[in-house]
Amino acid sequence: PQTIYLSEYKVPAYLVEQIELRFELFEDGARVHSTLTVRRNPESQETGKPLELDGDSLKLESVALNGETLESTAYEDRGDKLVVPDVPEQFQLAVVTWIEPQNNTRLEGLYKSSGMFCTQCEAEGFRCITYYPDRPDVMARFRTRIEADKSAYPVLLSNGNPVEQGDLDNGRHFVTWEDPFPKPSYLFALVAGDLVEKRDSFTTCSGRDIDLRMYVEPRNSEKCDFAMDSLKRAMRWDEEVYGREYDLDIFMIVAVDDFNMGAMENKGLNIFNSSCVLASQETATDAIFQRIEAIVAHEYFHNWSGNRVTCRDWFQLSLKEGFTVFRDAQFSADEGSPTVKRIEDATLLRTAQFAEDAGPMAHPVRPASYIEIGNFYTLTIYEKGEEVVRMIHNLLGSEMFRKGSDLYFERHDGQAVTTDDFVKAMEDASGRDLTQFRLWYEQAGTPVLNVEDDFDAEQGVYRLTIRQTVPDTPGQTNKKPQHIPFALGLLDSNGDALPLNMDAAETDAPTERVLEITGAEHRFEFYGLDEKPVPSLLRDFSAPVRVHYPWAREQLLFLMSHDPDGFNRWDAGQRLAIDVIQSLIGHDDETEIEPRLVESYRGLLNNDSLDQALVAKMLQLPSENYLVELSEQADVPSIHHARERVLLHLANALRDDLLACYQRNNQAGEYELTSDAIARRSLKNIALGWLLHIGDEEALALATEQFQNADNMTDRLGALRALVNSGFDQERTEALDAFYEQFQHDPQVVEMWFSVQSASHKTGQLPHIRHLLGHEAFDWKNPNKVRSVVGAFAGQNLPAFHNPDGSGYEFLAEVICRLDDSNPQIAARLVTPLSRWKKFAPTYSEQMKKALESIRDKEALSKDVYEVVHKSLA
Ligand code: BAL
Ligand code: ZN
Repeated sequence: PQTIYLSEYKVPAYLVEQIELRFELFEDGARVHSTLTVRRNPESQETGKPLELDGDSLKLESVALNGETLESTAYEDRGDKLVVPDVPEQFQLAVVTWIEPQNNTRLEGLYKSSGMFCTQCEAEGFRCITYYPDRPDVMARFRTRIEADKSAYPVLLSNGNPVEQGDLDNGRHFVTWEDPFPKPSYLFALVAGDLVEKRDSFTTCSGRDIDLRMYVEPRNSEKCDFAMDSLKRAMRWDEEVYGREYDLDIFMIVAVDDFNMGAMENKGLNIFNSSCVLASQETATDAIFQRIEAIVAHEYFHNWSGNRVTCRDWFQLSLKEGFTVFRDAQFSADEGSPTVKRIEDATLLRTAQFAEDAGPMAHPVRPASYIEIGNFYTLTIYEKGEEVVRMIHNLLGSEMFRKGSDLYFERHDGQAVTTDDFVKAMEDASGRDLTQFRLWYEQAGTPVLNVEDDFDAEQGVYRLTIRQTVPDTPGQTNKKPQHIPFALGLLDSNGDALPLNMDAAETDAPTERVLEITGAEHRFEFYGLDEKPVPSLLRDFSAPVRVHYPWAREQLLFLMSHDPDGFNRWDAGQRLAIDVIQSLIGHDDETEIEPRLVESYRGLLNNDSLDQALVAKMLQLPSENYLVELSEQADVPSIHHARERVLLHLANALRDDLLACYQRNNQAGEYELTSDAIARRSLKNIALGWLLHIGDEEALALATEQFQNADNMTDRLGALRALVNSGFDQERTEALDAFYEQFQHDPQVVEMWFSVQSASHKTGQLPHIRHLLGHEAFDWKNPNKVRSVVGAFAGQNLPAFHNPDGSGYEFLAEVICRLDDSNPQIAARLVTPLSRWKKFAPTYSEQMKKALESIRDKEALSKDVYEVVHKSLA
């Protein structure tokens, strides 16, 4: 397969002003008539270049130039390209193709899901519909006519506004849609199905009434309210915080069951994976409600950061994704608990993105090359990209950042631009020089900050020395120091915040500062101190970096109870727990477990003055995945065993406190989605889980009662998960059976049922995983089902996946090879757990490598899987 390089970018040789599409949808296929109004691009140097249109899996029926059907000698159909050598300066090209949506298992382009037609065109799906210059810097006005059987497909949707509709012969009908905003082909969407419509409306800041519609299958009609409400809140928030008003008269959301991604921001017609939009109290957990709120907002926010201003090429993907994730994170923080949101985002980043950045697929936020762009919808592009925008926000301050964003939207409205254009707008609006900061977009790898301190008691001066290194990554060595905002506070022994006097004469200094680290080494001095302070480093996770500092356990315990920065309070607890767990790895079970850990957790369990959402987060031990990420040569059974020892020790020692915590938070009353109510359910279910883990009979009765009588899915699933992870075999089986019996007709709940089992080291052993693959509710064609069984097994059930006999790896390789033929995007995603093979102890890594080699040797490997496997083995 061919590698595409950013350095080889050329402006398009031809531009498309208008595309008229006519879809004839049938059960055995679809005929797509496409008429393009094309002109040569005056900015292109490639004069005389033939017209080249992208295509994939298309059956070409005819080509006409300016109304004249072309002989087949007048063009070349290369399969992936349609080449027309002899074209004038301006012309119309009409192309007719035949496609088979009903056989499209890749779920790219036009396909069928639960009997409805739907599309996914980002990044390169439009070329599976018709021949077209399928690149984001070609922006055209779309007019789309859809024709289909009226009784099977009463709802026909596309982007923009409906302008015409009517009946045709043979029980068919049509609707024509017109989108007034020029857009790239990746934002095209079409839906045809028998769907119910949920309507609402929103009045914008300028008084325009927007028609809001959700389209779902009839069985889901009661699961739309939360998404609709989230949409309205997001629309208002974007007006208030970013000054962005919606621009079309209609905004539509459609839910589909078979979808590779979470959702897609097609202009005016967002298409969602059902699991990211449908919810009710009885069927969705609090975490799912929060995810839906974030994703609905994310897709809506793309209307400006992505659609009105889009990417010039796919190397710029983080331009829209990093900025939009930052916007949705700000929204979620404003709607809930900002500290908890930050903890969740930093946890994901530190656990999974840091691992990506240290692995074979490491790439910059703006990659320099790719083989298959579908492999670059990564944590680095999204989550690290978000952190980069957040750092700009923190360096500029809210007011200047808003000026920068206003300038960016004004300057580039209707254009396809680069990450550099974004940074330039921020620079021009604020007057700040972000030249060095741009390295965040160019250099891969997580910067490491080594921090040392000393205290000169005589002078009353505290010194911090910070050294920066950026590790080598594939294809990048000897990197330059980056520009890192480093938020810091100092506490005295009473836990009071100290003023940060940075020169001897300074008075009235702030108690928190953002230090700007730009060189390989910096020394900072703080004056006027009576004693050595306790440092609170990288507050609120002010940069996506690793900080190494020789923490003493006393310091961490102190910060856990005194740091005014909620994030660092949590982080101190995590560091302490990690230190305790790591100190047990490789030691026998007689080794003492730090007694102060128990007391600090007891303090947390009984602390009702601290934000309970933060308490719930602080009670969660670091995950096995994070402990692996922090290891040099991970030995999963040892990590699992040490973590289990700490968990069991804490649960035994705190049994009464856990029970009291459960009772205190097990309040009857209306189900509410407030931050406090969510925190209470979370605390209650953590306590229940721990108690069942130690086989507590009283807790078993509570869990059974909660499982049977819960009025919401958070509590029902919390009880189920606690039972599944317990040693109560009979109750586990009964609960799993009863749960399936009750919810078997709800695919989203069945997915949870699968993943609870697959992720559990109690139930998720390989024979049971294979049994789940043969279950009546499992479907290889549905990505959610594959993720909920295979993804949960390989990604979360570390002890079973890393079985020393290698069976977990062989199984994953077998699944990847199977899926490679039907859905290469999903297959390539599943390679991730194997791609980290160098991280593990030799017994494991050798077998993981073998599994990768077996995938590499498969015949007709897709380029998606080819790229990940070959880079992993390099
Ligand atoms: N653009 C793909 C889905 C998303 O990030 O919103
Ligand atoms: Zn996005």
